[in-house]
Formats: sequence, C-alpha cells, structure tokens
Amino acid sequence: MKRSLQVILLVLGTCFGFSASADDGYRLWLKYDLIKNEAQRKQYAGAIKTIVSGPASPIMQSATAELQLGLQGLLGKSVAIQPTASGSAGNIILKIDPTEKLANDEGYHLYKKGSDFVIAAKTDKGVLYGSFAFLRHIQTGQPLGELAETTSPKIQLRMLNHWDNTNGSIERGYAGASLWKWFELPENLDPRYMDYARANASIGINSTVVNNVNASARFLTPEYLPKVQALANVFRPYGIKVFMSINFAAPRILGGLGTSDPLDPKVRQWWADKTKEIYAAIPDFGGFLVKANSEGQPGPQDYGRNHADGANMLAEALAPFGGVVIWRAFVYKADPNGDRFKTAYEEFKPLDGTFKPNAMVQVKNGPIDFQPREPFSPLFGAMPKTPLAMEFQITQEYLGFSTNFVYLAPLFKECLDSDTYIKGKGSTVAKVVDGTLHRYDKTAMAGVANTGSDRNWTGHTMSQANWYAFGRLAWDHTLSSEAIAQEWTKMTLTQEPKALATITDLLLNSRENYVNFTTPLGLHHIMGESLHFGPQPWLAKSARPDWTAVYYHRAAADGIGFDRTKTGSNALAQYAPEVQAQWGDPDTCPLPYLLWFHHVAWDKKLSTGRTLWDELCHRYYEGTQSVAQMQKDWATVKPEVDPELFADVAGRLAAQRREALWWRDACVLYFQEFSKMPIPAPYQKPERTLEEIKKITATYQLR
Ligand code: BDP
Repeated sequence: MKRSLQVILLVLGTCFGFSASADDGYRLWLKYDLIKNEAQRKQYAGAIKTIVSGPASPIMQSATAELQLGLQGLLGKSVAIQPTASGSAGNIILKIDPTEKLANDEGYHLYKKGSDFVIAAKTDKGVLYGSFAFLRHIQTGQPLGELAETTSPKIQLRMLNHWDNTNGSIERGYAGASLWKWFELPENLDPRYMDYARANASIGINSTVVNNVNASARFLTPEYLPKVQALANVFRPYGIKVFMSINFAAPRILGGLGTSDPLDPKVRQWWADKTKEIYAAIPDFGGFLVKANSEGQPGPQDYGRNHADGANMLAEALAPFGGVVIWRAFVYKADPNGDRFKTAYEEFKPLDGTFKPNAMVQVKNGPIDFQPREPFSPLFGAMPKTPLAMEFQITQEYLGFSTNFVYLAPLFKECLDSDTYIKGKGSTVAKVVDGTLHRYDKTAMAGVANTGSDRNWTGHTMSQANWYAFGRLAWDHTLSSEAIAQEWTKMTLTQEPKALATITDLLLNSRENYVNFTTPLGLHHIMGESLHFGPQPWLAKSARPDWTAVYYHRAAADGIGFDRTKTGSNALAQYAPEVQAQWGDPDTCPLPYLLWFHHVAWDKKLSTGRTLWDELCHRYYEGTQSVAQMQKDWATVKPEVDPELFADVAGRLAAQRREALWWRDACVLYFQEFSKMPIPAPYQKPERTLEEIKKITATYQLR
C-alpha cells in the first residue's frame, strides 16, 4: 500500500472510527459498522478478497481508500488493494473504460464477472460513485450475486449552496456555526473537510458554493481566496468543484472603481482580471452564484441594466476558463398592491434567449420562498432558451429548524413531478430541470445546505436524511421518496424489518404532518417575523408589506386565502392553460393548494364534507396530534436504534410537540377572530388565550 493511502486511511479511521458503542451521528450514513447478521457477513467476506485498483489518480485513490475502509468495517477483515487481480475470484475490479455504454462521464456500471465484481465507468469520477454504490449495496444488505446496476446522473451540477459568512455564522443554519473555519484556513485543514467531501461524493454531489448568496466582497480578496483554494484542494479528490457567491458591487467595493455598471469597460476588465486570478489558484473552479437586486443586494438594475446584462458580463469573464455563472431568479418588489408570486416570472421571462451559453438561471422550487408547501414556480417551463437550475432548501428555514422532524424528499418530489404542461402532458418540472424538455445543454440542481459545526452535521439526526435525499434525487429524480427513506434508514439507523417499516412511515408522513399543524390547505408565509420560526399570522406591519402574514392569508369576515385568479392578482395566468384549469376553480382546486389561489368563505363546504373553517381546525388539531403519534411510534424503535441517536430524536420530538401546540393554538384562535365560528367537536378550545400565545411569539423575537 502506498504511504499516502495509508495516511488517508489513518485519518478516515480516526474521524469515522468503527466504534459499536454510542453513536454521535458524525459518521452519517457511512457508518461501516460490522454487519450484525453473521451468516450474511460471512457470505460477503467469503466472496470478497481484493480490490484491484485500476489506473492511478487522486480520485481513484479516494475510491480504493473508501472501499477498503468500508469493507474493513462491514466485514471485519482487511481487504488488500492490489494493482492486478490475484486469482480469479473475489476481486473488486475498478475499471475505467471510455467505451462503456453509459449516458455520461459520471455514470457507472456495476456487474459480476464470474466470481469477480466490476466497478466500471468512463472516468475515475464514475468509478468513485460506483465504489460508493458498491458499498451501499452491501450496507443495505443486498446479495452480491445480484450485483447489477447501470446508472448515470440525470443532472450535471449537483450542488450544495452554503449560506456561510466570513465570520463563521450561517444564514438560516440550524446546526451550529459554519463548517469552514475561515480564521484557521488555509493553514489548518480540519479533517471534517474531507469527511464532508466523502459524504457528498457518496450521494453524487459534485459541486459546492462555499459562501452565502448575501455575499461579502471579502471572499474575493487575497485574504480569502487562498482559504477557498485550500478547501478546493481537499474536495478535488472527491470530484467536487468549488463555486463562490459574489457581491455584484465588488468592483466598486474592492476595485476602487466608482461604479459596478456591467456595461462599463473598466468594470468588465475588473471581473476578467479577478476571474483570472481565481483560476490561477483554483484551475477547476466552477463559477459564480449571484443574488442581485434582491432583498437589498446590489445588481445591474442599480445602473439601469437588466439581469442578463449582469449575468453576461460575468459569463464572459468565466468563459475562457470553462466556468459558469448561475444567476438567481429570487427577486420581488415591495408593492402592497402587487403579488410577490408574480415578480420572478415578470422580470425573467422577457429575458429568455438573451443569456450567454455559460449562464444559467437558478429558480426556487416555488414562487414565494421555500414554504412548507408551494405550487411549482411558473418560471419552470417558461424559459425554453435559458437553462434553469432548481433551487431547493435543505436547511429547514420554514420547516421548524432543527427541532422538527421533517423528511423533505416528498416536498422535492412533489415539485419535480409537477406537470407544467408547457409542451403538453408529461412536461414535468424534472424534465425541464434535467434538460430533456428544452434540450438545455447545462443542467443543475442546488440545495441550500443544512450542515453546520454540530457534531452530527445537521442538528436533528433525521435531517441527515434530507441531505442524503437531496443528493440521491439530484442524481436520479425518478427514485421514490420511500426507496430513499429505506436506503438511508438501513445505513443510518437500523435494518430490523419492523423498526425499518416504522421509521420509513415516520419519514414519509412527517412533512404532511408539519404542513397540517402550520400551514394547511394552502396557507403560506404566516410564520414569525424575520426569524421565520413559530406562528405569527397576526403580523400586519413589517419593513415591507410582503414580509407580513396578513398580505398572504387575507383573513377577513368573508373568508381566507389569496385570490390569484382573474378576479384577483391573476398570477395563475403565468401557468399553462391545463394548470390554470386544475387550480383555477375553487370547487375543484386540490385542497393542498386551495388558499394559494382562492379566497374562500369560512362556511364553504369542501370535498371532505367539512366547511372550510371546520377543515382548517381539523388539520391544525390532527396535525398536532400526529406529533404525539410520532413520539409513540418512535418509542417503539428504541431497542433497534443506537441509544444516543434514539435519545436525540426523542428529545427533539418532544420539543416539536410543544411547538405544534403553539402553532395550533395561535392559528385557530387568531383565525377565529374572523370566522367567528366555534372550534368544532370533538376538539377542545385551546386552554390559552390568543394574547398569551402572542407573548410566546414575541419572546422568541427578543434579542
Ligand atoms: C430567504 C431567506 C434569506 C435569504 C433569501 C435568499 O429568508 O435569508 O437570503 O431567502 O434566498 O428565504 O436569497
């Protein structure tokens, strides 16, 4: 074994350990604990003898090191890495073969050849992903005789967006401080950086934006660039490219230019020079992510230019190096009479076809802002000539932070599987994003990261599943939420069939439960001001009208909900006629979207047989009750789950129960002031008054 490999293994071993005792969650789904079922373990161990390393490269070295580490832990025996096969049985052969029939360079092909196992791909990156898949096969207890998997990622850039700041804080981060220890970088390389890269590579994530979209220009200085370079060096052997968020005003802030006008030659030159400087340090740098003219960030509109002018200037600077600019479509205006829902479409659709080929537009899954449930953004499908990237939020900004157990795969899938009808039936959002619908030659899916410095990376143990699910769906959006839930649970918590079934159900129902006790029937944006935690449906004054709750729910004596049909803002017109037909009629609009599009009378009878008011109460009460049920169900898996992980989830569920009651009482008591209807039987009126609840919300907002 080469010395460098020994060092890697030593570091991996130290960080990830093989301890069978209490589990602090650090190892995520890459636990590699000894397989409990002895017969099964013996079978695997008997079938596997060596790892045949294939052509040398840093990425191949990561693949072999991971296989060796994983097999050692799972099988309890050391598996040698050799340059050639010894004997004709039990070799895991890593093979780079450009003629492999795979859709792209990152795919892999796993198969059995006689008594050997082959991990084949066109490139070393494919082999790396295949190696993790081979381990997953064993980790999830599948028979080696059935090894046969051919897959290629459907999306090219599978990226995390970190909203991490220079001072170590994270915008909307609920798992401690930033993973990046900026003050110690570039000299000190925390072993976590490599473990982060391993975890990402294991689920196919190949790009990371290391800093916040509300970007400090400081990241582009000679102080910070070497720090980003140091991270890029750690991530490279795991196939991960680094991107940076940039501050559009950097030429003015750092360059001493009086302007950042994208059409000013001096400004363009400044970006060209800066980009060249970045590529000198990070030759495989991915490109820039930009939030411009949004929530106070600088941008091209400050100079009377449009988003494409800004994006194209940066695209031009990046083009010689093969970099991409990813321009965010998250924009909205503070217009009390407008509809925030419509802004991104209105600003971006007219620009379709004006972006340079190496520019992409990144669109949040829904039209407002990562609510527990949103209809898909009408921009998807509407820009056939501009590659649109998907932006999901993995961090739980509007989903109860890290005290709430909310599995997000169903939310991601709901959006991806939505039909835009833009080119007829079957024009799903997924097909827009993976480029098949409009033949985009660039494709990307981003997830706002939920990682932090907490020992278990994500705060809530179950939130690890969201990082995992994001990566798996970015690779293959056709995977089901259930399959991903099972896979993750088997690798992370337990394989015992009953507990596995219970945990899978808990995962699958958790998001709907959350929607029910916070924003049922299409309510949205009624959470606590600025913190975005807890209920505050009464919020009527804020710095901007579209930051209040009343702007969105519009509760009044005549009913509740935002009329977005022709009689209201007509945002619905931004969708294809088939979608308008589905959602446009309050009598047939699916209940999950009802109050997104309609202002509905309190006493209107719904398809459930209940009036709107009764249904709303029903959902708030049942949603809250479902958390109590989650607690009970979780208690049953105690014997099968590591005690430390079990206790972590149990404790957080208890907090979630308290928070659900807070939501329920706040919302039913507040909306009752308008409906003037009683809480329906069998539910009991909350014991607290609305004034008491308002005080709780107010305390949360104290600094
Ligand atoms: C909102 C967040 C804010 C982000 C913004 C964005 O509240 O902190 O900066 O989105 O995505 O959800 O730019």
